Amino acid sequence: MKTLAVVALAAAVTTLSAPASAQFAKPEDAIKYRQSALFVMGQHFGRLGAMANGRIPFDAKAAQENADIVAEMAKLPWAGFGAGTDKGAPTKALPEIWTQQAKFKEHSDKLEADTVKLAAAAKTGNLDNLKTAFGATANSCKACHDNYRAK
Ligand code: ASC
Repeated sequence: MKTLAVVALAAAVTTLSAPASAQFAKPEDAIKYRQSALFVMGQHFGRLGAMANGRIPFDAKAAQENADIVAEMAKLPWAGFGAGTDKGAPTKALPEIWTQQAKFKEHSDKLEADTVKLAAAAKTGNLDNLKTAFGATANSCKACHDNYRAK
């Protein structure tokens, strides 16, 4: 019974944390997919940045909604960086993504973890918490871009 519960929990956790697996007919589709996911994430992250930086008024409910979307979107782009997707459509992705896969994954894992914290921070309804978590997440965006995205 205990074993069954553990297996059921593991299955539930896997379902909750892993995105639905994406499948691409051609490299161009994978490239468009990852760019689209990153673009949508950036749009919602930008709204949080505007609040964190005081460019728009803090709206706790909007912050929570945007942060939840960022955390969901942060799971998606990585499936679009599979083997053979270094070319096939215009891309700023650098070859090091495929020659340093473990390091690239450290970056994507860090971003996912940061966005989970960002969503938790937004749920507190406290602007200072949002600012702190926003800053940490922005640093993760930047670190990966500095290493793996062409200027
Ligand atoms: C954003 C966005 C990024 C990051 C990055 C953080 O809002 O679209 O790519 O923040 O600029 O340094």
